[in-house]
Amino acid sequence: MEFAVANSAQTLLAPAPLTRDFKSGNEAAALAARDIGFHLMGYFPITPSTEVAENLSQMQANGEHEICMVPGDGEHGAAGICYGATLGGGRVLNATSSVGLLFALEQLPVQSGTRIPMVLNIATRAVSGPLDIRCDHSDIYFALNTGWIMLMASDPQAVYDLNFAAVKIGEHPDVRLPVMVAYDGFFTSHQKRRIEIFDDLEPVRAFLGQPDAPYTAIDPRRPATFGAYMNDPDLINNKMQHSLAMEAAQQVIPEVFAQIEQLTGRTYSLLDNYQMEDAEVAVVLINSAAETAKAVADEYRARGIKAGVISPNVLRPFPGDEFRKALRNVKAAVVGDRADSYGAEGGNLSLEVRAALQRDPDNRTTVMCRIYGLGGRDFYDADAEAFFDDAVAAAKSGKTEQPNSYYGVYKGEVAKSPPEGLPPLTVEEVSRTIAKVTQNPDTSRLEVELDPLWAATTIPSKIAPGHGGCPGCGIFPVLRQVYSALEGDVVVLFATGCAMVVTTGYPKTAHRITYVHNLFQNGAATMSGMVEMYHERVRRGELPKSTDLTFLMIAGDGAMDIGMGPSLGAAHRGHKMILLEYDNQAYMNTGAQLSYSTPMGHRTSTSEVGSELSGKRFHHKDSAQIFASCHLPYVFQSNEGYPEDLMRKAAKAQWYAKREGFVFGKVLSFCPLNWRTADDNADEVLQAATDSCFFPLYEVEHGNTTITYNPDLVGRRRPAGDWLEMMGKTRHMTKPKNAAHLEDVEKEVDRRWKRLKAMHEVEGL
Ligand SMILES: Cc1ncc(C[n+]2csc(CCOP(=O)(O)OP(=O)(O)O)c2C)c(N)n1
Ligand code: SF4
Ligand SMILES: [Mg+2]
Repeated sequence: MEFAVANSAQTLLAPAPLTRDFKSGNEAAALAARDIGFHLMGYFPITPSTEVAENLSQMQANGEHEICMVPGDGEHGAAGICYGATLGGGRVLNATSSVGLLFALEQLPVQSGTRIPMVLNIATRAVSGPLDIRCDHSDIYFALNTGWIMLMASDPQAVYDLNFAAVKIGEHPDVRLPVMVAYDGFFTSHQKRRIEIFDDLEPVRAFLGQPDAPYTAIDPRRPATFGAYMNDPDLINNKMQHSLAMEAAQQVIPEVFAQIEQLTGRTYSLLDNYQMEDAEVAVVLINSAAETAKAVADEYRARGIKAGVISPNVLRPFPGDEFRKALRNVKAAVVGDRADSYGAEGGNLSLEVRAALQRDPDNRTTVMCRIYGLGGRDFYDADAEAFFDDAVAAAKSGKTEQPNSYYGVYKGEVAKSPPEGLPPLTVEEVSRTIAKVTQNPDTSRLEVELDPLWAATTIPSKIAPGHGGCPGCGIFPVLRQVYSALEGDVVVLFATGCAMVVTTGYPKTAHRITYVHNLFQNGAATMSGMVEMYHERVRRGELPKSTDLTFLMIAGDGAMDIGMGPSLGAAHRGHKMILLEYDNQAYMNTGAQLSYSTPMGHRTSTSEVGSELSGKRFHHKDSAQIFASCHLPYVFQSNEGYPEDLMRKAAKAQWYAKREGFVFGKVLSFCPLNWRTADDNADEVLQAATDSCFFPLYEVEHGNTTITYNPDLVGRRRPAGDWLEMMGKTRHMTKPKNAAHLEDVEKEVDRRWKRLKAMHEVEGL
């Protein structure tokens, strides 16, 4: 069979062979990526879109695709990776959600402003704060002004199909714009539906053709300048061209949708109009909620009410003409907005629908806005009925008392406040001085006299029982050990991660001391602001001088990827605070994706193991050494499995943070769930990590390195393979076929250990 390379709807495409499957939206996006054969994916995990990269990692491990998968250090980095890759002329993919999209936001107009196409899947989710991982559209509403084409996919099938459409639309020579494919987080990203996927890739690859960038950044024979500095008077012309490209997309999108129909038999249009031909009342909704409303529209029709539903498949360019046509004879419409545009008299969709109708002098539709379904609140039949009822009432009366309102909120009861938690801890209760710190007058180094470990058990915990951590989770022993060595009052800031998620859940908290959370890229900056405000207010006499606060930030190894820049900023500024990284070697809270601290070869959900791949492909980050090079008063590395070591270092950390400045500590912390070990195996596994010299215990005090536990000297040194053999996530590394891999890891461990020993031996190195 011959397949035409289609550039216009006139070229008739033969239907492509399809096969049925049962997949979620995220799986559909990953399958589409595989079938499109993108050159590269830059990504950073965030719920609920993470599975796109995870599925692709699994497929890659099994040799099912060859997409170059590049894990970003955050979404901003991922967007930069994608931009760079697209400048190289190939096809590029990304997937994100919520604050991830916002963290990348700055890059999006750069991508569209230089007219470089790519595809970004968005499993939509509420933006912080407060943090909520479930669906609404507050993330994509931020993207409306980025200059990207925005396609809406209301079910997994649409996710699959629209990814192909996205490539074709974005690369069209009249358009050349990046394209988003947005689908509802969890409702669509995680719910499985029957879908059809291409059984034979030849026709669809022929349909897509080869990417044809007019210029690339990697062709030295055709040098080009991308992103030249541009000011008045040129910029406005540039923007006009961008706007014209969007206008061109108005024409191109229906052509591409027609081609998708020829290939698949499935129809897409700018607006999905359901029962709208003669509708007198309508409900307008984006994505999955529209499917619920359609069933309700049928019920209203059965009762003689001419009800219809409109759901846009495209938000940018905004299908204004289609809305004018669809709503021409509609008496009243309720537009459901799954996000507010605070203070703007409606959410973005209702504002744009109203603006579109404004251009039709004959239109008399009463348009109401209902802000609904925020933070994952379900949209049931009864909710659609309430929308239709509002529309019916307005259609009858010709007016509405409530043009804009929130739907589904309930009033709190003033008299009913959350139950009191445990009483605040007193300074006396928690200050038992079990770790006495003194400064050696000769060396200026600190010495710590530690009470026996049982003494710590008499100190009330700063974390109340009842948190939601997994059995055996190492975070709590780490916190317990550190907290019990700290004197006086402590203010903590937790970056996003397991420690934070399992200890707070509105309206409850497990923290018995003041606790702050901020998004996990910016914790150190936030804490540095708090520290300075505290000192400033003391200086101004607004707070008593006697207040004795220690500022402690708790961050996972993931937070030290995405938040490394702000952390280094805080370190260099020298704020009096402790940054404690608990390293459980991956992004556990989001399902164990690789972090830069994940050691090479370890299995994570984005460094899968299979016939073609065996785990993470680059060595682990050494954040303690990174901070040591900031010339801080004190940097340490310790291990949950060596409590005395950790408690001594915590006490020193507090001494330095109070008197001198920024302190960094990194602690290895057990994660039985994702290390795939028994819950009660912590000591054995953690000690093997240190005895194999993979995770040495040491400190750097004013530039002087001291190894605080040397397994060589106590005859406990063992090969890294012994440690790797203990965990399900690494056992594959000890198999004969991975011998070369293991040797590589052993060599790197040895190299770093030798370097550390040299630093230990020479004062000031
Ligand atoms: C900007 C942004 N991107 C992504 C996420 C999703 N996210 C939340 S926590 C987390 C991983 C945390 O890993 P780590 O810091 O190692 O802590 P752990 O969960 O392992 O304890 C990720 C990727 C987010 N909340 N914000
Ligand atoms: S996934 Fe790991 S780090 Fe997270 S709570 Fe469970 S054991 Fe702890
Ligand atoms: Mg982690």
